[in-house]
Amino acid sequence: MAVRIDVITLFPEFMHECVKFGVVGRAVQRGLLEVRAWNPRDDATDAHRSVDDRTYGGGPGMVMMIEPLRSTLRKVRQATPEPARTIYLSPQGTRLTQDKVRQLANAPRLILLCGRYEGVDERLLEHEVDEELSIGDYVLSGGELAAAVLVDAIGRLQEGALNDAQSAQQDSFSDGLLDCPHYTRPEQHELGAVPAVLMSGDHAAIRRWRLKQALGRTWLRRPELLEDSSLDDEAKKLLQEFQRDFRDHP
Ligand code: 4G1
Repeated sequence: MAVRIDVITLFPEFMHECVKFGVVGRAVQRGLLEVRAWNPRDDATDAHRSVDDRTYGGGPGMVMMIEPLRSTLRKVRQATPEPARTIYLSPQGTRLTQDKVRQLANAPRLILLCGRYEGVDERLLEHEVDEELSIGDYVLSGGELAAAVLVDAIGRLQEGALNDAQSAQQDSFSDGLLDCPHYTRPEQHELGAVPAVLMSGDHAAIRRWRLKQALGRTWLRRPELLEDSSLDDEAKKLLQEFQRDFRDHP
């Protein structure tokens, strides 16, 4: 099912640019993903078309004002009949995960609100926003890149946006684990040879090798990911093999 995403941003062209390329660009072309961007400056009412003002309590920095955003939200919500979940991209939000992406990808419609300056007047967030999501713990100059991350992650999941090989890979063990290493031509290179098993044509052995590498790399680099994944017997055995190989040849 297709998804429509309305993004409220002071830089609408940025969002339009972000969905022009690759898998997501194709999802848009095929009508599986529709992205609209709305500029709250168009709904500002004063002569200067102000969207931000000084922060109460003093100090540096500006805050996005309630009224232009509320007018934009009203306009966006009126643009289609179906109800939309409104998400504020914010460093105060819960961390975006692939589980969350999968959940949101099933909604028919989303509204994403991007902050600039010091962010948005808290009263608008309390009354008009359903959920706050963060893409990570670092400082950005605006929520647009975070919105673009979410749009990309949702867009690539829209049916038909991936080719067969890509969707097959999605359902395989790779779920919840880091990826295995990948190789392409040439087989022999000054920088090394491709692991022999990948050249063997033994598809079962290749699948096991890839799963073992994915498990091993997850254990080495992101062990916390293994804590919330329940490994089946085969995966447990392959991880133990990897750990033994690693201890013998560190
Ligand atoms: C305090 C990072 C402020 C940033 C603490 C991830 C960051 C939106 C995100 C900031 C933003 C930390 C995000 C900060 C984001 C208002 C305008 C908020 C931009 C803004 C760790 C600036 N995921 N940041 N404040 O970056 O929007 O979604």
